[in-house]
Amino acid sequence: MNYLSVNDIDDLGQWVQEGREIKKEPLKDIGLGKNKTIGLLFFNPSLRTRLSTQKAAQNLGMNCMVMNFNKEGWALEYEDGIIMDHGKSEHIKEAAKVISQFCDIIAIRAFASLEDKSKDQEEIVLNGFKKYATVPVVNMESSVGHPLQALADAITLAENTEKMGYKPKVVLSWAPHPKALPHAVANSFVQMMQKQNAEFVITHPKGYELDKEITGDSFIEYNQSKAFENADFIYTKNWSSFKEYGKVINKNPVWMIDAGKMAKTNNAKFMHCLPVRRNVVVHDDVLDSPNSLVIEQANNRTYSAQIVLKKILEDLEARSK
Ligand code: AN0
Ligand code: CP
Repeated sequence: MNYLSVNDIDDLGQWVQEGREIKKEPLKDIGLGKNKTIGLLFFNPSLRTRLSTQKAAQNLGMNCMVMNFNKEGWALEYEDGIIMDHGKSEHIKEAAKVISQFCDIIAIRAFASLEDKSKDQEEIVLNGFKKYATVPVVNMESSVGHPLQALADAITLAENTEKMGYKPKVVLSWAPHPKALPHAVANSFVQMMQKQNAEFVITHPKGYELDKEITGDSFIEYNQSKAFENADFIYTKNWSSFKEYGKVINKNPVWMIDAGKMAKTNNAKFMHCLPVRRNVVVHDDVLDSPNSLVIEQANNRTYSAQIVLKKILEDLEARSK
């Protein structure tokens, strides 16, 4: 069993329920991961994913190894049949098989390059590990998706809609950012929302359409003010253009989330995966307001990771019998 995308969730409602039960009693399954090791491989920086996945593993009694490939690991080659006389020191074929001997689960963070669209779409790092590792693989944000974030966001939404007597309106709003950022968080949020019983609206400037294969029939409203009307949740994220791949084609500060915009909503809660740039993506007034859910979203990362690791460990246990 792997956890590579939101599509690997067979029953979102049931997984969210399980996450909320784990949150009440995080150490309940401390025996499940005894003498099992998870390897967390980072090709990019992280705060939340690194610590929450480690915390989840500890709550399950697992051992945890963390390796940063960026500066400390050998540069890996992914292409088949290549003559390795250039910069790369080791092929994914050996690396993945060797790591599989030390670890019972491998988790990988490998962002989009935002340079080569087709290579990013192919998910060469994640799929390289999937192909050559002999143990389950977990996605800690790949080129295309961040399914642990989306699962945590589903838990946060469930916690905050419980007392609502109606179908909530959830808006995914693009916001400006000085750097070109990946599409992964937005993609997985869209895929997760497509499994929810909610009114879902995406708003962004023209030219920022996400991959149509992912957005499908999800509704796009190019007028941000209109999108915000009656919203119960504003989920904000910047991403670079998908069409003009990896380009920043709009930095218009008018798209930043501020108190004036939030006032047009149905007293909406504010959500962001973090890290967030204050007063560029969102104004201090919103981030510091009681309606901001960002800290609880980060807290729920532990429980989303713990659901996934628990399911994988249970699957491994069932297979070993
Ligand atoms: C990353 C992104 O946008 O994908 C990680 C978010 C969880 N963010 C930045 O690089 C700032
Ligand atoms: N939200 C999230 O994945 O944060 P990190 O990049 O700090 O792990």
